[in-house]
Amino acid sequence: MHQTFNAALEINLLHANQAGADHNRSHFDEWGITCFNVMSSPGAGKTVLLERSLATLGAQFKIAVIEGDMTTELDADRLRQYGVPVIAINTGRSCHLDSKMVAGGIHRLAHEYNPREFELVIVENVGNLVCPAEFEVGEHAKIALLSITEGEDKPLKYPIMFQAADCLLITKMDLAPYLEVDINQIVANVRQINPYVTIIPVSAKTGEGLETWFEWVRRQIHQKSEHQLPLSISCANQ
Ligand SMILES: Nc1nc2c(ncn2[C@@H]2O[C@H](COP(=O)(O)OP(=O)(O)OP(=O)(O)O)[C@@H](O)[C@H]2O)c(=O)[nH]1
Ligand SMILES: [Zn+2]
Ligand SMILES: [Zn+2]
Repeated sequence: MHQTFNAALEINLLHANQAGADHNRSHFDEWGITCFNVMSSPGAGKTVLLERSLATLGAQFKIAVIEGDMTTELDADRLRQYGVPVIAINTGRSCHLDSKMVAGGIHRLAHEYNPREFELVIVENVGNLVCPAEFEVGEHAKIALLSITEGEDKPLKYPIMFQAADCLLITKMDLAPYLEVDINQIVANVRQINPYVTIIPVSAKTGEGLETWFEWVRRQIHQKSEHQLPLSISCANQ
């Protein structure tokens, strides 16, 4: 009985979340914004990657960040130094952002700025390899990071994140000489879960792979603007 109740509750939660995610995506589509959901275990390098990305892509695109953290604004403060709007969302006890929390961020963005000026919104999710992948927030692409310090087996042990990812960044490549880690095995394990995902090995420290990542981002933004449909949605919370 207990198990049935829990399963039903989870389905309802995910269903409600999906409706909220669709609502958020309608906003992004109406405003001509591409949205990424950046996810990984704690400390895989999401914020450093965003710092490097803002430093380069910030000159080319108008970018805003929605920054999810359980209790602090430490990451948000790091990214504010790049002169882009950073909307911080504290999740409290929750280990992931849900679509309702991100809706709050989107409505703040729309209230404080002209959202049509933006081309890219990057959501940095809470560091957690499991739950963020289950809760869509209205993104057009899911970016997963796996640092080489985490071990080759993680794609097999935590498949949901790797199944959901559109792009996987294997991070901290500069540490490879100091670890007994087989990058080819990481790639093979990811491919077993998700044969078509784009995989880019990077190091935010040396810059390895970053240009390939920037190119992938540019392509997503350009593809989105080519397929733009005129939309008009109504929203009570705006
Ligand atoms: N050697 C090396 N260290 C890195 C690299 N990228 C990030 N780090 C380090 O890894 C640690 C965590 O990086 P963050 O960017 O804060 O990781 P995060 O995923 O944003 O962490 P949470 O938001 O807490 O989940 C920091 O000490 C970074 O300096 C890299 O490419 N090479
Ligand atoms: Zn971070
Ligand atoms: Zn809305």
